[in-house]
Amino acid sequence: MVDAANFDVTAKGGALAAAAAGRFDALPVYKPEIECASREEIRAVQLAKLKETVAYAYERVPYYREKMDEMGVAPADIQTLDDVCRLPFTDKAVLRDTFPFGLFAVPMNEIRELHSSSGTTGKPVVVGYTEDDMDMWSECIARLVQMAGVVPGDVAQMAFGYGMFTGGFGLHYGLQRLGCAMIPAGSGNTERHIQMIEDYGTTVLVATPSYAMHICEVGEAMGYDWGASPLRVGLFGGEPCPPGLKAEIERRMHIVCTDNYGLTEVMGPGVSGECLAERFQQHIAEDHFLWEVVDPVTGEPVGEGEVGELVLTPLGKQGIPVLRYRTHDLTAVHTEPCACGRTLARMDKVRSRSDDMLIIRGTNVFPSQIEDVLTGIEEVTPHYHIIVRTKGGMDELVVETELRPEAFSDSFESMDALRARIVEKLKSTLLVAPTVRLVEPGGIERAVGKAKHVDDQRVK
Ligand code: DLL
Repeated sequence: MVDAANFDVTAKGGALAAAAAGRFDALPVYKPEIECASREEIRAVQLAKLKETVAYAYERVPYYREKMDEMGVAPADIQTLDDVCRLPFTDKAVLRDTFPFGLFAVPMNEIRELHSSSGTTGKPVVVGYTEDDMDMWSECIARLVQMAGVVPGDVAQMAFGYGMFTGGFGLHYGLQRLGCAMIPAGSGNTERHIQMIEDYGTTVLVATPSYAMHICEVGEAMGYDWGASPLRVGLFGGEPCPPGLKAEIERRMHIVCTDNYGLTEVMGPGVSGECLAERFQQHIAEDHFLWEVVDPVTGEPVGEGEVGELVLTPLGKQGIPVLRYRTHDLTAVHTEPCACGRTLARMDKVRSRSDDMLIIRGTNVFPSQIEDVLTGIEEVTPHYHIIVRTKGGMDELVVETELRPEAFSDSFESMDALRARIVEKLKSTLLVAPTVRLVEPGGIERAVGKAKHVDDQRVK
């Protein structure tokens, strides 16, 4: 039980109770001198590091030297943070074209670890970390896990895959840095995960939200009592975490969860993470990442608080000093103070990417819009699948949505009425009439890593 007077954050529900009561003093901050610094101090740190980073990239990476020479900009031209706009953008294509080590700024004997993105759509992107990069990475993770109420002495179980994916090792090192005991279970083997939570007294679970939902369901099917489990915190990331899904996991597993963002090209997890005050925004590690938000089409900056594409420049990274990386992730950034006491800017949860928009019969549809409509329908679970195909020369949008056991019925009429209601709701939001298929409970395949919700079968 939560002690209302002392807000023991190590008690189940303790961290959330402290946050709900505005007692953020009960929640530790890993590096207050930067996480709670004034905006002026943060910007001064950023400017000093930006100047160094640009000079370093210019000196050591021929690609950037040539690009900057072509654009007529020299490192000495970077005098203010706004001057970042004078630098070239970097896209995934640049990293692929220079595969494997073309953007590396140090020789291999200074690299301590390589990671890569999956490369399902072409050559993988390979990134390398020096010892200092590894140190900075684990510090960024230590900060964001503390934001979720994790404390030294916690027992953390890893359900991200290890290997080339940055999620597994990234969180592993950062949790150890904070002083947690790591259980390197990896992804898959779900029943064993639940057994280990019970046997080893796991207090923190690290997973994609899709896999956490699956672990929850498997535990329930095994008769495991999540309310009595030692598990207290869920650290999620690697894929969009819709608010409805997070709330459902928190309710059913009796844990507090945070959503954490990052990407391989600039480091991996640790770019930003949710605190317990703003449950839908993530604090950016601004002393290590300079952010911009730009119009995805023109590349021009949008106003503060407006939605656009996030562009990131890692500051002081030695292995690969990437400049102005186009993430394709859509978000808005806010700089007003946060109730948790941190002054680091907050980005809205990423729900869509500029490149995941589907154009269906001329209408733009984001998968996140479909997700939001389904979340508002109590008869269905968070599991869904979108198929886009060509039928009779026209685009067809098929939405498969999984029924909750209590909503499942043998009556054709009631199932058909529910289906028609879902079609109507989707149509009024998307302005495109979808075909809806109701799937029996458990009928949609579960992911052990990042869930793939969309299958676009149209011939390009
Ligand atoms: O997914 C890094 C990571 C691992 C972050 C574990 C957090 C936890 P990539 O495999 O390179 O890196 O994929 C990066 O995944 O550009 C986003 O589109 C998406 N993404 C990652 N985290 C989130 C999140 C890791 N919390 C790409 N919310 C990014 C929404 C996310 N999208």
